[in-house]
Amino acid sequence: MALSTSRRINHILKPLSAAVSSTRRLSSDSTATITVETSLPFTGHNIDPPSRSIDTSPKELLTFFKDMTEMRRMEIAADSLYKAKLIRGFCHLYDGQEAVGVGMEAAITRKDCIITAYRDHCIFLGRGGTLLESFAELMGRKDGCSRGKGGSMHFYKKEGGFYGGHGIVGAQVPLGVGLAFAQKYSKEEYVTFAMYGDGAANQGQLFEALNMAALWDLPAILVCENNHYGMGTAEWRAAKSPAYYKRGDYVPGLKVDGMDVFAVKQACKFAKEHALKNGPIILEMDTYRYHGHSMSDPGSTYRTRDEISGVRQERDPIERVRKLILAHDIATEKELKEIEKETRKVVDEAIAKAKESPMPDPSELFTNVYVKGFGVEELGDQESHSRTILSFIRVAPGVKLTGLMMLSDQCI
Ligand SMILES: Cc1ncc(C[n+]2csc(CCOP(=O)(O)OP(=O)(O)O)c2C)c(N)n1
Ligand SMILES: [Mg+2]
Repeated sequence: MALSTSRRINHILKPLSAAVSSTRRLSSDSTATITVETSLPFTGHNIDPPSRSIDTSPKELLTFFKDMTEMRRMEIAADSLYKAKLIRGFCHLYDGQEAVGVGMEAAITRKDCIITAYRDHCIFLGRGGTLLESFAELMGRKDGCSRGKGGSMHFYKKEGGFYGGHGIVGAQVPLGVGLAFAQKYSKEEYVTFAMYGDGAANQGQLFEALNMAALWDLPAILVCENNHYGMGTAEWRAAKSPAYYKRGDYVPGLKVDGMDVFAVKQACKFAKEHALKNGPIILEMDTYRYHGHSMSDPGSTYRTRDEISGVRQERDPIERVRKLILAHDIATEKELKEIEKETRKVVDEAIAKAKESPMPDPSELFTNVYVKGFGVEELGDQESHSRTILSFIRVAPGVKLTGLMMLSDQCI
């Protein structure tokens, strides 16, 4: 994965590692094989799980460390910007869940598609989005990835295979299955990862979409990010069976430690191979969000502080990788601290730039609303025109709202 900080901070490690290379077994940019074991075994439903053993390298370990550190820093900075009222409206943070985004990205290509819910900032970064585009979008500025018109919940990067960023719980799953249908229809050897939460996992539309995906052997991978809460509701209060990897019944599933980036990578690689040959599969990622549901939720009324600090101490995805790097003598604690310091700087620079970005022009209210060739973009912004086009779209044969949404290459 090529996140912006990764490029910037490579230079930090090089001189340091060169200086100590004679005493190091492996240098920081080495691609030599290191074999690690996932923290926990996988549990399969209607499928034999993959091996716990996975090959990595010093280079990959450091990339994982840097990428997850950048995501964490971005989310912590977003928290401060929100409190300073520079970000308004909804804002859902991903800190704690970084291993899911990073591990998934390490197993796939940008031709594979990802679609997710509103907790989308870090998924966008993983798909090649920049910090500037992220902060500008969060602050409603022109340089944002959705030109400042989407905000926190609606990040997109179609050229990186990222189809958003959706606010209606569960609605992205049928859209993801539609993307998988398009991949199969055009005979592409790629898959779609449709991500959703444990709260969404009980919705009917998910099962309807899964039924179609299974009937037509679509390359759809349903990724349930089980962070154990839907807003303030614990999973056991909302789900009769919280074993989400089994909920596909006739569709195989895998339970994965979503706090272990290597387990996520291994599971996603396995799922991609499976989906291309056999059709859909469910991956349940056992993960945790440190922040509350959104910025209006302190996150401490429906769970104990001990629970949160326990996860931080025992299962934190960044700390797990830090320990591996130190154990394999790939970098020193001081070097890792340097990376964190540099990441903080890069994030601060992106925020400063984003603040300079202008607000979108009011005329932007009329762009990216309708499919090209219809609507006010073509016919002007007079209200009478808008009404005419709106009624035309409603009555046009075969054109439905979902149809418009699926034609996302025509949209933003
Ligand atoms: C159809 C619908 N119902 C309710 C909501 C309000 N809502 C927003 S987020 C959320 C909880 C979803 O939890 P989960 O799927 O576990 O995702 P997480 O926030 O934990 O990532 C709810 C009920 C919504 N946005 N859409
Ligand atoms: Mg949840």
